[in-house]
Amino acid sequence: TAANSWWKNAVGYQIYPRSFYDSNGDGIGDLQGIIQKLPYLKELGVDFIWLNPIYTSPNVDNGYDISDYQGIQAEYGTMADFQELLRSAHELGLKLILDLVVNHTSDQHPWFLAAKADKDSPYRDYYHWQSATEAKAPNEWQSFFGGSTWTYDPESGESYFHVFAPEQPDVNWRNERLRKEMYQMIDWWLELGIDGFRLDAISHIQKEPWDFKITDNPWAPFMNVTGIDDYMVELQAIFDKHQAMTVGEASGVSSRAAVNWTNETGYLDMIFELEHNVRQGLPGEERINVLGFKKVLARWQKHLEWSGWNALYVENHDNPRINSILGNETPQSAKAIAVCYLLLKGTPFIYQGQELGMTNFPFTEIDQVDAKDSHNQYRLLLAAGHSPEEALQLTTHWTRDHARTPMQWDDEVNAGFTSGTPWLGVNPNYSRINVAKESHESDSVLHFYQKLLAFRKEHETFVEGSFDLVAANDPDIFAYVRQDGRESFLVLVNLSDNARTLTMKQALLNKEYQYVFGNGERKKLTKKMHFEPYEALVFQGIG
Ligand code: TEU
Ligand code: CA
Repeated sequence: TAANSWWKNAVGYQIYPRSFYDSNGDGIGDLQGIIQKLPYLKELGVDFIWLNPIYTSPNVDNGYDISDYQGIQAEYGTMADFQELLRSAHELGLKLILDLVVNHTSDQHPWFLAAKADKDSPYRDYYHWQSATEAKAPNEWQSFFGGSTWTYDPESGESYFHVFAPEQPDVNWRNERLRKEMYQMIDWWLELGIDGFRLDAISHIQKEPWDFKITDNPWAPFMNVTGIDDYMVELQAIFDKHQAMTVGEASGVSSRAAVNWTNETGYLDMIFELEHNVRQGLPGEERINVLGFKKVLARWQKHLEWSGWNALYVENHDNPRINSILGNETPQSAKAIAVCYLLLKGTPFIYQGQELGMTNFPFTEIDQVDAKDSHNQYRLLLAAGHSPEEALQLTTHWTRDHARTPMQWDDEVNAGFTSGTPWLGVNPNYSRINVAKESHESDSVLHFYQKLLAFRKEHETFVEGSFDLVAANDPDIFAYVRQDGRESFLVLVNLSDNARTLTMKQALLNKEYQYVFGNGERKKLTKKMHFEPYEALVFQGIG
């Protein structure tokens, strides 16, 4: 982990390389494309970039099925391109972290091919094999992508284990040689000069004994299971050696447990929790539940307030666009959402296009969807008797592809993403929502993000200050105070598309709060505060 904690006042930007910018017209984003857009990121005001996987991969799960950890996916470029990207980023003062996917490999990785070909191969134990029959899996565990966690191999009469797709066999972390190889690979990348890693699905690397019985939580057999700490300690030693910055995708690590994962002696610098993604409503109209959302976030803020550290995000490549599920797809709601999470305590991440207010894709046919897990779900729904219309609606209301449509650069063909045919459809709203247009409009979502990031940087209080929720039970207004003894900020955000009123406590009114930031009219703090739909207000006071 990074000794000087530079990441505490840094802002990250997540790039989904396949959909960011295509430099050679094959319809697929690439490393040269990212290099061309680095000045854009610099201007936005971010400090580091996280790239989703760019390694050699059969692409069953868009790069999360790796067949060569030290190779670059040919459609993204070469190792020379990567080194150029790293150099160019560093020249601009931008740090670069990569995705580290060590819970599983591709089934085309040489280790797995060797393991599958020969029961006596030393690589066999790099994976999890159990005797089985075609009809009877070793246990009842279910995978994240649907279906059994086991796939039968008739040649050997055994099944192998995978928490994601069958093409993503989980590696066996109990095997010391496997661990050594992983550590060498990690070392190699850090030697190359990258600044750290986002650790994919890291809380799943340890599994319960195979006879573990599932009760209420189907994922319990592979969520932060006892014994994982031994591996995390070993990983930590490598990260420490290189002062690498680390953020773990660690679902199943509770907000209490996260303290020890992310404090001064913790394994990682911070983790992405997955709990705040609280969904509600009927399929097709499912939205984020505001009260649940803010309560989860507030709990994580409190538990990691003085020991440990939060990673903050509202979008990533696995979820729909936040401006569609928490906002009402207007610039105003995109700005309100930005204020509500970017001023929390922790290291914020922005997902590509979020800074434009990009929205969900209006799917009308299943062929517009690429994600394999969504196609799986669609097939299962049809088999269960749903009509094609229902199956499409149920599948697309939460598909990951909403977030994976190409970045919208301008109002030219394909939103300026590619001169060829984009690998995934461009959102038809690109003539309204794009970088070129928003760069020219002073009140755009893009400029708002720039101003907000600059505002955050001006005040140390947003980094080190305390966090306290205000009006905790209000169903629509996300309100909190950040303070550090010298200055104090009151953040008030109406996360609904209705006008709202909030009565302010006298203690807050005594603080001489003055308006400093917002997405609407400049206002005074008064006892009865009236809010426009998706209005965000920040006040500054003393102490
Ligand atoms: O996602 C993993 C992921 O979301 C699970 O680890 C999570 O714990 C589970 O769904 C809990 O609900 C990562 C990547 O972000 C995703 O794109 C990949 O498909 C996946 O890992 C497999 O590598
Ligand atoms: Ca390309």
